[in-house]
Amino acid sequence: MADSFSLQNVLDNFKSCLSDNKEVFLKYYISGWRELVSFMNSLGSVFAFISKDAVNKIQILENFLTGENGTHYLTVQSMVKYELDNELVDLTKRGSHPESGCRTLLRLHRALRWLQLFLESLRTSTEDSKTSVMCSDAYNASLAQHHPWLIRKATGMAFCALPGRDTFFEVLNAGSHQEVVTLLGEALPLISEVYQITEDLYAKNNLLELP
Ligand code: 1PX
Repeated sequence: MADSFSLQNVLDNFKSCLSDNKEVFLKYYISGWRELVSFMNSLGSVFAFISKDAVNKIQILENFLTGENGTHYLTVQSMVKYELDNELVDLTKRGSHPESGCRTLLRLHRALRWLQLFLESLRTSTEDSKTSVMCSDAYNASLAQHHPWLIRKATGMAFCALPGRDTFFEVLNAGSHQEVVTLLGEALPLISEVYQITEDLYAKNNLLELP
């Protein structure tokens, strides 16, 4: 992980995520998220409850990857196969595998959809667009459907603490507004591809509603 956040680092990680045959490397998926979380931390302590949950999930996946069965966790594809073949996933209700790699990654996968929507609206935003509105629109169209009322409320309040569009562009640390927009244009197809590959894999294996 780099010392300070830059959008370029996020882009680089999602670029490295895809293997030649379009498998998703867990290592870079995790690093991409770590970058994003460190960015979110820099925005202030109102985001701490979100970052705590994200870090917790990143750590669960990292522990699998560095653990004794780590070779099965090289890619999302190999993880899904390994956990399903060995009955390591609670499929319908929480039981003996409450923290499987599959269900943990699904939470981040849903958050990646939020990120995709948010970055796309940031990319196409105009001077009077509000980051808090873009953020909550993206949230309502994605993650919110999976969150109970209390989390939705707390999240909505955190969004109000987001810096305005100009400051936001600055903290992305990727040059001028125009340069940020260009970089977002490069990053989004990569993020979308990683999202879509994971989505298709989960759909094919009936894993999209894991408890
Ligand atoms: C380049 C600009 C980037 C901005 C980066 C922001 C990074 C955001 C990272 C958010 C990761 C959130 C993971 C949430 C996973 C989740 O849905 N967890 C819930 C379910 O887990 P469970 O184990 O119980 O089934 C959990 O209940 C969540 C609790 C915390 C609230 C999560 C709210 C997520 C909002 C996402 C938007 C973040 C806005 C950041 C503003 C920049």
